[in-house]
Amino acid sequence: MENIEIAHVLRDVAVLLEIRGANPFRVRAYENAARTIEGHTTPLRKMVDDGANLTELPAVGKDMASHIIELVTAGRLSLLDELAQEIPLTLIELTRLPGVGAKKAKRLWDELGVETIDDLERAAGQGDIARLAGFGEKSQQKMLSAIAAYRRRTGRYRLADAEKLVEPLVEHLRGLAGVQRIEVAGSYRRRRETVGDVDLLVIAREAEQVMERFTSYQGVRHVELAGATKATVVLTSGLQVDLRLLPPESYGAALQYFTGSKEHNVKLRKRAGARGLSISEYGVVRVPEGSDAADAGPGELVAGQDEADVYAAVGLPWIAPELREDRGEIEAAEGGDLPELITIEDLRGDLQMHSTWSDGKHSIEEMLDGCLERGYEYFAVTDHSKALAMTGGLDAARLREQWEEIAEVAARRQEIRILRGMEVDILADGSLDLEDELLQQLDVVLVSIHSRFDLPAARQTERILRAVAHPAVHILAHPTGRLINRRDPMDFDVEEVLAGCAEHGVIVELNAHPERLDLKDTHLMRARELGLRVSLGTDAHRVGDLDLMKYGVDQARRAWLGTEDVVNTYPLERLLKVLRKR
Ligand code: DGT
Ligand code: CA
Ligand code: CA
Ligand code: ZN
Repeated sequence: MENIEIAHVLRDVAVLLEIRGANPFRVRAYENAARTIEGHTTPLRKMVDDGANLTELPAVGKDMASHIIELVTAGRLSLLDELAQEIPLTLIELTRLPGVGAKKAKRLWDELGVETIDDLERAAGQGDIARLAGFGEKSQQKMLSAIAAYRRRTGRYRLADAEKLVEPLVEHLRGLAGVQRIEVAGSYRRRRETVGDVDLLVIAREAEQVMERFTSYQGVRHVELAGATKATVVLTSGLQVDLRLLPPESYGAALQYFTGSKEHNVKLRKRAGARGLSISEYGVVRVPEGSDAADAGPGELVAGQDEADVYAAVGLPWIAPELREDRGEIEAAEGGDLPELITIEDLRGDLQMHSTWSDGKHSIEEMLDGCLERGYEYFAVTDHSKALAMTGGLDAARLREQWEEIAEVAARRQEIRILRGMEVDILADGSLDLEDELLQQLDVVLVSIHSRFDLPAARQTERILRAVAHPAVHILAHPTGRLINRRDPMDFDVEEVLAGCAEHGVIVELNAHPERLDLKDTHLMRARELGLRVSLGTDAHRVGDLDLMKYGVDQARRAWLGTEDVVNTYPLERLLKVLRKR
């Protein structure tokens, strides 16, 4: 069991305990342990194997440690089984709907017999929710739209979560001597923000052994299909993985085909057709004169072993997987206009992070060490402002104190430049949560929304436009406020806001946190068209989070961004010039 799956089980326990009316401290203990485990970089199963003392992990006590050991060794948790005797497990899913907590779920179950999302939808459809004391017509409507939104996004895994499940599986397969090549294709290779299922491609000498090793992997919940060259399994978490065994001579063609996207492939096939060629997962074939392209069996094989040859066969250069969405990449490839995409090595700094001054776990100097380790020339400390009281957001007096610490650290540590920044809250009316006099003294001002996500679209748009019009503002941070699979983006006019940023020379953020990835790829493409610049920030709350930058880079590449588009690829002097120009 991987850490993220262990965390899932503990979160489920927390929800069930809360529904049962357990002591809130006990509920919190499970939630906190889940958070720790999810963020822990060594697999707990390894620690258990090594006999490590799990109680040394933060938020993990003796009971929790024995739960973890049980989960890792037995693959299940008796406490969860016990709770499931009393409470339907389907209620857990109900609490994933925004606006439905454990208490509401319990009432819906007690009073209406609602156990599943389908039950809830039926009850709401019949007007039963509106009749419940304390619910009303409005919350019934909200529930219906929450269900619709939930349905749209379930079944997909955030890329970073899928990665945590897939990487150990790939390692497991690599451990087999006969495996010559193994790669993940599909949306995973295109670095889409979420993946539906995982498509593994393998070249190996001993087919049977590979299939056996794949289907007997410890993380497999059940085997859906086990053929000679294709198998499908479902992991404990519910993630489906397809594996295909391929002969070396068609590996490139299969990689191209199974990387997709479907839309990209359709266009590529059309192009092939126009040239008397046929592309399939087996290779590119010259269609004999007068025969039907759809049945190109006997034709001459033009390409297959290498992916680049597939593109070359239809007169195109190789196209980066992140671009393969039929968003103009084939046309650009044809005209020699493919963008030179940003890579992680291009970054010279990180422009959003928190320290112990607000809700971060590490001091400014610890973050500095982390940034140095990652080869950065500069980084911005961007703690929260006072409106976010729960994070310990800074008021004017504490911000000045922070500046003293920055000055003190900067004097001792001249190997990297600390930018004095802040993530300033945009208040409900669009004004900023910090005095102008202080705003002017910051090297970099990020503004963002953390409250009132539900304003009507027109007012939300106005609010953001007012904020970006403020002359001290440099960067609009996580502009839509979405949390992937958890919270929808705010409702506002993105086009108008981008235009506002362009007018005022405000940079838009690509928040690299894998739960945010905000702005998303298509919005960033539009931003680029409008001539906007982008800043990449991890929103790190601890040193390890600085590594999340790679997810931002993935998303930036999907948006066709190159180094000119991203300000934190600029050398320090150039970045400062850009920031001063406002
Ligand atoms: P996902 O799994 O929903 O995140 O998205 P993908 O893109 O990984 O889609 P998936 O797993 O259904 O299929 C993997 C790739 O296989 C897909 O990107 C393109 C290729 N493929 C699958 N079905 C078709 C098809 O009917 N036509 C074409 N041209 N390609 C297909
Ligand atoms: Ca897939
Ligand atoms: Ca698939
Ligand atoms: Zn924020």
